Amino acid sequence: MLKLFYSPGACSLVPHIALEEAGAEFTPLRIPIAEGGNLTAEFLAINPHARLPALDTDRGIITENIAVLNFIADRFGAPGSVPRGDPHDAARCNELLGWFSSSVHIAFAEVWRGGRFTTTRACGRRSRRAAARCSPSSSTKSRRCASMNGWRPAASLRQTVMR
Ligand SMILES: N[C@@H](CCC(=O)N[C@@H](CS)C(=O)NCC(=O)O)C(=O)O
Repeated sequence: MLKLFYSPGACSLVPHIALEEAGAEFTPLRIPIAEGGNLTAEFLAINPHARLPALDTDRGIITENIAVLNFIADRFGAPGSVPRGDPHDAARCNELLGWFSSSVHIAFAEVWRGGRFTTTRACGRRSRRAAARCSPSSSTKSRRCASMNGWRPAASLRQTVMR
């Protein structure tokens, strides 16, 4: 059976929702980043990059949201997942996912993980202010981009377990 390694409040919520909406049978395994769960030897054996989500399949571990979401689409073909059958639709969806991964997520990392980008406190504050300036436009762009792609939050999104 599939196992989803997730952390509360993290971007692992995305495949968590996709699996729920696909009606997949899976075991959610809680790896709380806030408690250093992603830095344990056990989890580093799952993903040496120490990042969530990770999906354990019968053929091994898949990491990175884009890869996991495409796997879920191929495996379950549920409505609302990454489109299948039309290469252009699939490319537009992956375009959006790639942009989240390479730009939006990185901007947020500067807010939460300023220490990775600087060693001084003053620079850390500047980095957080710069990221905060970047994030609102990122989120506006995300909303515009998401609505262009016809994405609407499903009702289950609000009910998805966050603990
Ligand atoms: N590009 C990766 C990003 C994964 C990622 O950075 N996840 C965050 C949670 S939202 C994480 O594991 N953070 C742990 C850390 O930065 O130490 C993806 O799309 O899956």
